[in-house]
Amino acid sequence: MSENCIFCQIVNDRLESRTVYEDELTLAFLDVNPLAPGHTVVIPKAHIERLEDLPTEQMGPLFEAVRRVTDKVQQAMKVDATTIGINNGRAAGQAVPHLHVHIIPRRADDGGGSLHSIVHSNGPLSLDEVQRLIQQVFGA
Ligand code: DGP
Repeated sequence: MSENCIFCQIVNDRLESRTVYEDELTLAFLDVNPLAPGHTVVIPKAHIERLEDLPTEQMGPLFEAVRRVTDKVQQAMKVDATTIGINNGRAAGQAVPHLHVHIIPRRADDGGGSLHSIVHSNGPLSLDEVQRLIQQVFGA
């Protein structure tokens, strides 16, 4: 547990939340500032800040929980679509530094966009160059 982390405080019952699902490693609760009815966040109970920090053995359970919660939230909210995403790091909009997966119910007429509407800042690098840079890091 990280003392100042609000999501750790929720996990440890020091802060209230509207929990919708819980298992040994994972907790899911309603987002306090929902973007749509049923907007839920799924978190690992352990204080892990970013996706890259998540131990391999927790990856499966977290995404299994995301899958289960997505199915139930869609049924409950009577929608057949969701946007699922992680603000991974401060520059990407991560306000709470405890890994969380947003599940946002979507409707065709909700006025929102797809993930492709989030950012349009593609720079001058060609796809070849970008691929080479990433492969270099894999090879490092
Ligand atoms: P992000 O920008 O990805 O770090 O989103 C954090 C989300 O967490 C944001 O949508 C609001 C939500 N949130 C922040 N504080 C609380 C809280 O105390 N309780 C609940 N349920 N949600 C919170």
